[in-house]
Parts: sequence; structure tokens; C-alpha cells
Amino acid sequence: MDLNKILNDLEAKHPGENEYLQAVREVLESIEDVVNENPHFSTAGIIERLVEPDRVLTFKIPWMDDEGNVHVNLGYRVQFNNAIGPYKGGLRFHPSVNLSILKFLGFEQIFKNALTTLPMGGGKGGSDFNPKGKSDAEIMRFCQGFMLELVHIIGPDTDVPAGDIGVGGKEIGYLYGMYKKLAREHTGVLTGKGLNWGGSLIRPEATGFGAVYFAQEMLATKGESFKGKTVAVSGFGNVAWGAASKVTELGGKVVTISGPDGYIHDPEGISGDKIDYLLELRASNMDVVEPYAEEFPEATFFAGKRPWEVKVDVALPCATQNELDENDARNLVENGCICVAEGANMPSTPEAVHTLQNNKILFGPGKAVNAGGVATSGLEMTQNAMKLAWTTEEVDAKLHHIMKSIHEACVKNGTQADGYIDYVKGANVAGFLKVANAMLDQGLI
Ligand code: NDP
Ligand code: 2IT
Repeated sequence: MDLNKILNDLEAKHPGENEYLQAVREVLESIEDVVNENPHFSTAGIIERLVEPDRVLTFKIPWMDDEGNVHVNLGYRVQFNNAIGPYKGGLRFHPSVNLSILKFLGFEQIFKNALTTLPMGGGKGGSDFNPKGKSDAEIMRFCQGFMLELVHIIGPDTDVPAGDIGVGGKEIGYLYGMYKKLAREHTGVLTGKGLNWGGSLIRPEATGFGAVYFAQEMLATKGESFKGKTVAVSGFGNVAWGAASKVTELGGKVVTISGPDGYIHDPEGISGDKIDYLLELRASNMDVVEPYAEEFPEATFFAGKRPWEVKVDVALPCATQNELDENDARNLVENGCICVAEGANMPSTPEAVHTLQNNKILFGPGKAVNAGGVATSGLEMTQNAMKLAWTTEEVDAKLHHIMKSIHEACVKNGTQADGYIDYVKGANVAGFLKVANAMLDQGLI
């Protein structure tokens, strides 16, 4: 495989799609050896076929705010690859959303979903709509407008969206209501649904819980555990919340959370009532973490800074892409951090990943670490298809088992000659082999 030619061609075709090109480069670098050892992948053009989405739908969403002003946002659904199952992946509503970001997320989702052991292809969608500061009525009207277009290309066996940044239970409810009305059916077309109408127990917690289960396996390879460890978490959304709760349950202490405005350092630990307070803050559509420091005087707010300067044992970036750079990685290494596990998608820059790996720090990439969210979405689809609901214990046990199996796949495909586990390589190779072999089986389509 001529890696540079493929990447150069892709860059020429999609100039400026930096996040997408970053994600593709990382995967191709990891699988280069496997592809060279198996020339039939190249003969069948698997790489060229894998790096381009099957199709992309773009549309506009005109909507009216509470004052009667008209707004127009852009909407997208990237259906990337359905070799092993229906397209599956979240919807992101955030002003930064563009095609490059959704293509990077959709591409990552292919391999992540393959790792879960469940039959799900990869996709992603969203809009540059900003839910922050909007009333519930405005969010509802927007979601309804979004679904008026999305309905044409999704279905329980075709494409099954879910949440991501800016899309939680409330948005999924409004989206589902409109889908149900338009399609005249009540099926598992979205995941992350409410518990009374087809949702799965544990889905809200699943990404954070799964990330911590995975990090627990990583630590165990060094004879370590979360007990007594200090942990830096970034973000304070869905993923950060689940991760902070599980770390606390396992005897660790989460000492940071963050927002786009800065981070909070609470040396006494963010748990119990403090997590409840954060949930209230979030539900009120506030976009800052600063009030936490006013509520809990033992905490300090650092404006415009990121939590990676705090001395911790474990770091869990759970906010957004490229939020941990080379300098942050160096800080973590110098401060004695032993494990970085990505709750978010691609939060570490390539330079940061190299710095952590060169220093032999345990480093888990998002597509392995945060796969518990989509895995539990897959479990929600199974329950919907069976028209049954499993208990919390059943879903949690299945999630835990899946995270352990993803860890095993990474160890199997990523262990280096010196014993260091390259989880990036392990995850990419394991995910790639499953999807590439399925594509080979199904012919040139
Ligand atoms: P939420 O919307 O619940 O929370 C996102 C968090 O990241 C918030 O704290 C948000 O702060 C912060 N954030 C968002 N954009 C930026 C930005 N540009 N700069 C700095 N901070 C930002 O989203 P989730 O918790 O669901 O998602 C977090 C990450 O986890 C994302 O990378 C997502 O793709 C990934 N993920 C999510 C899964 C899920 O099931 N939800 C599954 C797997 C991965 P604020 O709201 O104040 O902007
Ligand atoms: O990035 C992700 O894996 C998600 N946002 C969850 C996708 C899903 O379909 O549950």
C-alpha cells in the first residue's frame, strides 16, 4: 500500500477537511503492515473504498425562534460504511459542526462499532445548530425540522442515529416523536430513547462507565487499579458525568472537570452531591463550569486553561476533539501520570499521542475506550427487536464484558516486541480486519 499516495490523493480531493484527514492518517499508519502482508486487500481496493463515505446527505433546517425570527442551520448525515450492519452513530449539535468533523467521527465509528462485537456499521450526523441558551420549544422545533429531512434515509435496519455533543435525551425525544409521526411506526430507529418508550437502562451512563471499565483493564496490565488514584476529567457532559461516577465508585478521586471557558480543580474530589450539582447546572443550559467554584469554596476555577496541568495519576479527556496537545501530554508525563484513556473522540492531537506512547504511558484511543456508548446502543437495538427490556444488572454486565473483549482485541493486535501495548494499533487493526473481510465477502459494491 502506498500510504503517502493515498493520503495525498485524499487531501487533494478534500482540501481543508483537517479532522477527517487526521483520523484517516492515524488508521492507515496503524494498518499499513497488515495491508502489505495481505495484498488481496489492495487488489480489491479496500482502502480507497473504506476512506470515502458511502453517501452524505446535506440539507438545511429553517426554524423560528420564540420571538418569531427565522434561522437557517445546516444538517448532515454521513453514511460511511455498512459492511457489518446498519449505519450507526450519533448526531452532534454544536456551532463548530462541519462536514470534516462529521466525516472524522463517521470514519472512527466504523472501527469502533466493529470492535463492539455487535453488527453495526459506521455513520454520523448533526448540525451547526447551538442548543445552548435555546428554550425547549426552540429545540423542539429545530429537532422536528431536522427530522423532516433525516426521515428519508434512516430506519431501524438502515441507519440508527443516537446522541453526541449537544444531543441528549431531550433532543432524542423530540427527534423520535417526529420520526414516529412521519413514518407511522414505533421501532428502534434512534437509540438513547427514554426508558418508558424503548430506551435501555444504563445507556445514559454507558460511555463513561465503559471508558472506566476499559481504563481499569489498562491499569490491571500494570498491576494497578483506580483505588486511591487521582483522576483528571475534562468536559462535564454525558461522558464526563458517567466516568466521574464510576471512578468514584471504584475508589478513585476525580479532581477536575472543564468547559470551553476553563477548568475546575477540586482537590477534595468531585463526587456525590457535587455531581448532582453539575447535572443541575447542565440541565439549565449553562455553558460554564465557573459557578462550581462559587458553590464549593474548596475548588478553584482556572479561566482559559485545560486540566492537563494538574498532577494526577490518570487522565480521562471527555470533552471534544484535539483538546489535549503535545504540551499537555508533556505536562502529564512530567507529573507522573500513568494512564490516558480517551472518553471523547480523538481528544488527543497526533503529537500528544506520540509523546505519551514514546514515554510508554498507557494510552487508550477513543474508538476503543468510548465504545461502550454505542455498544449499549446496540444492546438497545437488540431489546427493541425482541420487544423486551433487560435489567440494569444485565445491561451493565454485557457492557462490562464487551469492554473487556475490546481490551483483549487491543492486546492481541497491538502488543509490541518489548511488551508495550500499542492500543492505537491494536484497535485499528482489529476493527479494520473485521470490516475489510466483510467488504471482501460482499464483493465490489
Ligand atoms: P455533551 O454535550 O454531553 O458534553 C460535551 C462536553 O464537552 C461539554 O462539557 C462541553 O462543554 C464540552 N465541549 C463541547 N465542545 C467543546 C469545544 N469545542 N471546546 C471545549 N469544550 C467543548 O457531549 P458528550 O458528553 O456526549 O460527548 C463528549 C465527547 O464524547 C465527544 O467527543 C463525543 O463525540 C464523545 N462520545 C460521546 C458518546 C455518547 O454516547 N454521548 C459516545 C462516545 C463518544 P459545553 O457544553 O459547555 O460546550
Ligand atoms: O461517538 C459515539 O460513539 C456516540 N456518540 C454514540 C453513538 C451511538 O450510536 O450510540
